[in-house]
Amino acid sequence: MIEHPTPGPGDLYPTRKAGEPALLYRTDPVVYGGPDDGPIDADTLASFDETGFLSVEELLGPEEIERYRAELRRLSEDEAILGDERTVTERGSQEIRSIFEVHKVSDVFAELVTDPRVVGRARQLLGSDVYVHQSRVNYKPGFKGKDFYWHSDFETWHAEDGMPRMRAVSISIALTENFVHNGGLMIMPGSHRTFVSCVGETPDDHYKDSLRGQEIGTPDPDSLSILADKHGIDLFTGSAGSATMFDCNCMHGSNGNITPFPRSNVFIVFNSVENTCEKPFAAPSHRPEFIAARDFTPVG
Ligand code: 6CS
Ligand code: FE
Repeated sequence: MIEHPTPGPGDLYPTRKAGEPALLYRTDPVVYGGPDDGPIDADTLASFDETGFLSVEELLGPEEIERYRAELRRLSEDEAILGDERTVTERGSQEIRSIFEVHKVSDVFAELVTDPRVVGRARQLLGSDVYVHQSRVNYKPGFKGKDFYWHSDFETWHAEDGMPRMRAVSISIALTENFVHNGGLMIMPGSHRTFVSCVGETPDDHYKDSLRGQEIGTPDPDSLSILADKHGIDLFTGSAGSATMFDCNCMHGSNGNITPFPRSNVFIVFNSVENTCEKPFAAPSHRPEFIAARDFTPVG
């Protein structure tokens, strides 16, 4: 256990190694491409650079959404899916929380990966070819959908999946109405420029717990308070078909859902082919491939 997390050439973002937390500066760029490299205009790129996210009102049309919602229902009723290790249930119930590798489980969701409206934006932000690091649907069912505590995705992907640098982006597409009250995504705008180095060692098979409720690798209250005081908290609402793209290091989370209205989203994580995963930076072993791809073939 080291005293202070000190960035070095071998690990720019040390985490889960020191006896105390630390706020480290991001040394990686945020936006790697330019306005001529895809559908995102210059102002939106500048805003993404500053806040760490962008929203697209109606990425998918009503008919497309109906198809994805029907597929969501079909998956949730498929006995084979329910028994698959890629399906994660909520703490304390048999309600589905997430289905990972959904782009391989479902031909319908696979279409999103190669959709130019999706992968075109990811290539532009990351300035290179991209591959899918992870995909999932989060059901966030009514009444029983639990929270996703504050975290940086990159902290986990760096510590547990061996992702070296901050050059990955998530797209979250709403499949149901995301109201102010049914557990929508919250992001601290601008938090992507600070890396919160967390305390605590990664246990073996940590994903078996962390995907149902993450503790190790989540920031301490003081660090969260500093970031929230500095940046505030934005809540993402939007109709089914709207989308949010957010940088891998945004501090984000979502509350539980005690309303009758599910908050179901599909998430796809694109990583740059220049940033492929290596040995975990702070974990005893790699996570399974359905959570962290080891096939780095670029999206066609
Ligand atoms: O551990 C992970 O990779 C997943 N966990 C969360 C809460 N967000 C990122 C990712 O889906
Ligand atoms: Fe996350």
